[in-house]
Amino acid sequence: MVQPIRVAVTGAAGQIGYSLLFRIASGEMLGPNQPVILQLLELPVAMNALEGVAMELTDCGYPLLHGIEMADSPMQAFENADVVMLVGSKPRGPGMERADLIRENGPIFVGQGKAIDAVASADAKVVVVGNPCNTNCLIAAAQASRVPLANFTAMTRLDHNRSVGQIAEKSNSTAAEVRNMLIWGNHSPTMVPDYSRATVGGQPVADALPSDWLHSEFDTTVRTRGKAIINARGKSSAASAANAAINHIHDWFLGTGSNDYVSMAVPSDGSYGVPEGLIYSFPCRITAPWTYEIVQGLELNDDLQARIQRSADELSQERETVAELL
Ligand code: NAX
Repeated sequence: MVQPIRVAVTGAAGQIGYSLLFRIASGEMLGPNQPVILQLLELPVAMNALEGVAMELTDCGYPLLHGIEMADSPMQAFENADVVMLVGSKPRGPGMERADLIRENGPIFVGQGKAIDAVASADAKVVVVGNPCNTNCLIAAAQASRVPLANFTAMTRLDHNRSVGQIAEKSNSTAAEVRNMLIWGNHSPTMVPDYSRATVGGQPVADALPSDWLHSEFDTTVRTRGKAIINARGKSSAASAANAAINHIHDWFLGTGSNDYVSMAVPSDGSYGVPEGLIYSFPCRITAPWTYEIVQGLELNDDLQARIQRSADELSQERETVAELL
């Protein structure tokens, strides 16, 4: 009998939560033989809505779902959690600058980081989705002394998947034919979509697609896709964000498959000149469950190097903004 994995999810009654929980419970995230127990955290005001989501989960009759627990305090919700998915945070309001959002949401991640360190499994794996996800992750990780720093990650997989989708569409291929795309940096407009080693149908993307499109439209579309979706839908990306969170944890547990690496924001060890400790999106290779290595030695042209540095500078500034929370 395989022991259930305890998965804690915050903001569980929100938009992303509603697309995420059912897929975790069905086995899409941790595989078809892995039972799960969901530990769901919400604000007190949203507990009624969360009850409704839990009823629907029960009504699905998922064979792998071995329990649903609900709480309005992280100390309860994270108890013995093996995987912690930090989705809930305040959305950016009208007229709010990025720095305001960072200051607003920072304290949430202080409390949640402390709770992870106090009550989660000593080897809990954490992914931060709530924005600004890289710096929220930095804050949560700074509270932890028992759980290893390397276990704290943030999600740039949505940006990665968006770039795969754009290349597949433009080349009349399927997403499965696109390999080795990469996102460097912050989950913000300074992110760097890097197609320099990517292939489509075995051919370098740089040969398969027009360079003016790659340089301008592709790059801008990927970096501003979140805004375009809000403009079209009137709400931010939810199903695709949940899908990316599923992919992030799936690959961390079950491996990078046919890609040489995937994009994950992880604590920098100084690779590629990125200051140590920043939560930065790197090429990550996973060859054993719940491990990753930052792929070394990728050659970068001057333009990529400059942009990678710019995104690191932005994250250094964000680190200064939240210095008192670290
Ligand atoms: P919603 O506003 O629909 O849901 C958020 C939920 O979190 C709400 O139910 C709220 O009650 C809850 N919540 C707020 N503070 C909480 C706290 N301290 N503890 C527990 N629960 C709390 O937002 P949704 O569309 O689900 O998005 C969630 C987060 O994902 C936002 O911060 C959003 O910016 C971020 N995103 C990140 C993406 C990424 O690629 N990293 C892309 C999608 C998304 O924009």
